[in-house]
Amino acid sequence: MELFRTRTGRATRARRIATIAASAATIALIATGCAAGGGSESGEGSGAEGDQTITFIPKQLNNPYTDVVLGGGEEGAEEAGFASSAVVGPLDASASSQVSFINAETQAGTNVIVIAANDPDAVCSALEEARTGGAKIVAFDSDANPDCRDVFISQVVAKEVALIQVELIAEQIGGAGEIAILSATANATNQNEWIKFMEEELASNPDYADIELVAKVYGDDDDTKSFQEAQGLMQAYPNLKGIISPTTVGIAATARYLSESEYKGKVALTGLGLPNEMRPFVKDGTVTEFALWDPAQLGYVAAFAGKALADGDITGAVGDTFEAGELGEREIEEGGIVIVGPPTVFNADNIDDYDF
Ligand code: RAM
Repeated sequence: MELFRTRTGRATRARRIATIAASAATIALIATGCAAGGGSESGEGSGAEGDQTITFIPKQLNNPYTDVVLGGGEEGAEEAGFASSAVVGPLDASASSQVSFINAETQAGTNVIVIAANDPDAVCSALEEARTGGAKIVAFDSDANPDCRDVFISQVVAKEVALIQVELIAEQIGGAGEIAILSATANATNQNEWIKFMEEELASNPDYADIELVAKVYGDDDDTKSFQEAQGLMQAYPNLKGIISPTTVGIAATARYLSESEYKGKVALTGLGLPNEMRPFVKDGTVTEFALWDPAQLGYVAAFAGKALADGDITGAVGDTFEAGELGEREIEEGGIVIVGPPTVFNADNIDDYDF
């Protein structure tokens, strides 16, 4: 299995999950059966090793990025030996939208909850209750307050991915001019951390002295709202030279707006995008370069971390290690964080090599 897929690689699963997600939109529940695992010893955690269940709660279901993450998550859950895996979650990424889903998992006695928090604190008391009931909590993609999870699986080193986006926009606007950030929701832990590092870098690095961040707006990881926010930015800031959108939903919507406008090729756009969504905009000259990691790896590693926690092999302490299947041994770093891998920069030369 090759988790960092090329165009000839494994896209089937991601497509299947996408289809299920679309059809399940109204009930917001996906149950995926897993082969029973091979664990024979009884675990120290909650539930015998072969009977454990894992549920993924992404920020929102109707997001193509989520579909790819969950493709890897489902694969990891099966390989790690969970008896079954499921996906539940809201259709919007608002702050408290995940609480009722967490509560239902607590009621059901789910052994591992893997969550991308829409708000670090809004989910906390529900997660604490799940823990009291014996569940292990793995945050991934967007961290919960560290007090209410066991480990955070982070796709990248936050500062690194923030700085890449600043470098890309600086290059694309020739090192000077007004820029704006079009983010996801105002409460998102991951985007807010990246934005904090971007702002610090813009303020402190002399290379960026001529770049002015004039606005931060939020498309809420909603395609229509993101499109409108992009349009609003151009109306409000006619001298805008570039936009950073550190969200796959935001960058795709902004690219669509720019590609159909007089700003195409004139206003730069970079950030974090899915190669499959961004390909047409790279080909038509709207976008030069953007970045991302392989989302499937994030879900895959999170599932293995959940299994190691549920088996009592790790507690989430700094220095703990666990095997993440084909992605090898992973170590828990300062802050209870596991880093999955470095980001990739995509452009016209390499975008056809990727299929996610
Ligand atoms: C969106 C979500 C997700 C983020 C990616 C880059 O799909 O906001 O949390 O990690 O973009």
